[in-house]
Amino acid sequence: MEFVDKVKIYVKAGDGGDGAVAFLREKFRPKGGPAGGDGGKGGDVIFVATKNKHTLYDLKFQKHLKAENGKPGGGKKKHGRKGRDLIVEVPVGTVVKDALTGEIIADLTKDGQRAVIARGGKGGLGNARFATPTRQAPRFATKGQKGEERWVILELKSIADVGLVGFPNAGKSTLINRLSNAKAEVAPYPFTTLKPNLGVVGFDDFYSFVIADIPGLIEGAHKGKGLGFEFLRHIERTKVLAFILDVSDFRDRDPKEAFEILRNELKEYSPKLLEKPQVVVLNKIDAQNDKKYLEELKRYFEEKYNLPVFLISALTGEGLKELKFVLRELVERAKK
Ligand SMILES: Nc1nc2c(ncn2[C@@H]2O[C@H](COP(=O)(O)OP(=O)(O)OP(=O)(O)O)[C@@H](O)[C@H]2O)c(=O)[nH]1
Ligand SMILES: [Mg+2]
Repeated sequence: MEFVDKVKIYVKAGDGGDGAVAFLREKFRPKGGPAGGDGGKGGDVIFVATKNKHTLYDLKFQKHLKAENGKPGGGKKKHGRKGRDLIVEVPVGTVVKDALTGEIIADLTKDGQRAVIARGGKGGLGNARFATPTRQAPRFATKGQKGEERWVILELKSIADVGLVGFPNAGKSTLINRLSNAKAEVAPYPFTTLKPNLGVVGFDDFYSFVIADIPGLIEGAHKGKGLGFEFLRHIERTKVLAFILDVSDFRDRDPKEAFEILRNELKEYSPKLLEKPQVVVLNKIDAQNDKKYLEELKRYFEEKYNLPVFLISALTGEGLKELKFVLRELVERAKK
């Protein structure tokens, strides 16, 4: 199914039913009292988060969502039926904003969590409600209220613990496939990954955390270059960032420079991203013959940025055990 992580839709709750004007007419009481019943409440539009959905794809084609109107009141004080609520399933991680004001209406982060996005109108009151000792036959009732309506923007922000950030071709997808149950596509050219991949990293003691692989970033991503920038929203909620840098003989840029560019792109997206705990992952060491260079590089990152640095090969698996455990430690600490 196509991956869609942003849609704009119109929601309209049901209108309340009108109150009724009616009088009792019984055989032996030709002038019975007022008996108009109340209208029913309009249905609400309710979003419910479900872990069984991973895209906003189907909402792309249902731009207008309407809940049922309440039914009008009837004679003999009969209440109108309530309009049915419209329940819309959205993926866990969906943020709902008012399209006009940008205000966040709901942030659905847990499976089963629900939020009323548009409230149904109240039913009108029937004339039976307006009878008083001095006004025994009121000939009026009130109308039902209109249901709320608004344009909303839905954004999917993945819920992962660790986010992989790197240039295209750095080996992010290879790494997520190694560490987790994800099945990301891997290929020897840039821009292979076109949508985020999520994977669960499991441990012997049944602990697990979720890791996200997003499309590669390039310099100028924040100005619209490449595809990675849009997808940074999927690492906004992660606890830990792992920067993946290619250090092989056939790398196409200097890893030091690559790291600076990546950090700058993240900062342009949101300075808050860089407040997260980070690790530097120097990948493809199997394809780097100069071991002294690797050690120097490791020390450079450790000293300049005061971050944990790992020398790994996502291809052969070298260094992954240690990386996995440190990521777990950082996630556990960040969750406390
Ligand atoms: N020699 C070697 N090659 C690797 C290693 N990790 C990844 N590669 C290769 O590098 C190429 C790119 O790997 P991907 O995992 O697709 O890279 P990516 O970062 O996901 O790239 P995009 O999806 O384009 O952003 C593939 O040919 C991989 O086989 C490694 O540790 N050693
Ligand atoms: Mg990839």
